[in-house]
Amino acid sequence: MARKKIALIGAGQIGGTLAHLAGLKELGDIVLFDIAEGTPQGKALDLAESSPVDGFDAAYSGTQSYADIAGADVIIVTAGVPRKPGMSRDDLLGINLKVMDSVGQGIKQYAPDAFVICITNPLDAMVWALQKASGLPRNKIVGMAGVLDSARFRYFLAEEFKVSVEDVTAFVLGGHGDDMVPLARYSTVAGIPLTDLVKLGWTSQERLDAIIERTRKGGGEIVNLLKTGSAFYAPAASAIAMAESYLKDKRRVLPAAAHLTGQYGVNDVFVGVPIVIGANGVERIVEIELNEAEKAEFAKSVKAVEGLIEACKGINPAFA
Ligand code: A3D
Repeated sequence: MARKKIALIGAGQIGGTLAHLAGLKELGDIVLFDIAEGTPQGKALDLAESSPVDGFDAAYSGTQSYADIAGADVIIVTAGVPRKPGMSRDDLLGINLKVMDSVGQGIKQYAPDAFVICITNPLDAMVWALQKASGLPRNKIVGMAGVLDSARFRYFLAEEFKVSVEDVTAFVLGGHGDDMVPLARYSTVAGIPLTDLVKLGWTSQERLDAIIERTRKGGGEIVNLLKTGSAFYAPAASAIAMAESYLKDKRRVLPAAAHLTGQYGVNDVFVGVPIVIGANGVERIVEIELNEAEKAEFAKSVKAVEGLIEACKGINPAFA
């Protein structure tokens, strides 16, 4: 059986880490695409040279040509720029919207059958734009944010309870940003909801609230420490978990920005919800009961995403 093909659009901090993890897990052969000449070629060669040491087989290549992504099974998109001091959100939106336009055209022409995972920020609006530009079926394109946000939540909870991260599950809904909705009553330690653990005295409501707040601001915490960029190890690990679920038809239940067509009362918006990822891409969108407070928080988060989508339409009417 021929190896799967994984194309990484953007070979920066996350792109390089994705390429490393995909190789170590032997998910397939890897093509790194970037407009920065030499960067994808250099990273591809460096990674290939690590393969004899770590004992994995994967062919690596770097390119500036979309023709080289032809036939890719999975594409992970990190192309774009992060926000720099003095830049407004609209500036960032305008630049990355253009990037999504060109990436979308490349995918449309050369790899229309791929399962595409977008990571570029502002996430929920960029995956929406990438779908429009690529014309991909809605079940074949998702945004990565929820796996990362819930991984942060799980890590902080495991630290708080002094238990293995493996036994902590966490549930995060909504857009990627400060308005995301971490749901305590659907998050558990070995099946015991956090709300029960507070009653059992494992932690206090105040400490749990602080952990939820830290989760919401998790991206900013890393930016403040790094100063020159944003998180890349955990974002890459999260997208690889999604890619693996698709490539191996694992049908994992993962939170991701998926295209909603009426679920949760939301239409034509990509926003974070639990989904099943299998060989057919998004195989199911899981709709859970929300209480009034959770509904209000989710609605606020969706409104923020809708605002960004409207801004995209304003910048480039072709997306309207
Ligand atoms: P960075 O290291 O700057 O890499 C981005 C790469 O994109 C660079 O190598 C650029 O040369 C390349 N690039 C720019 N324009 C194009 C283009 N038109 N075509 C192809 N390549 C291009 O950034 P990074 O890897 O740290 O982050 C990438 C993106 O992910 C940013 O938008 C971040 O904001 C975003 N991000 C999202 C999350 C989520 O959870 C959603 C987390 C962390 C970062």
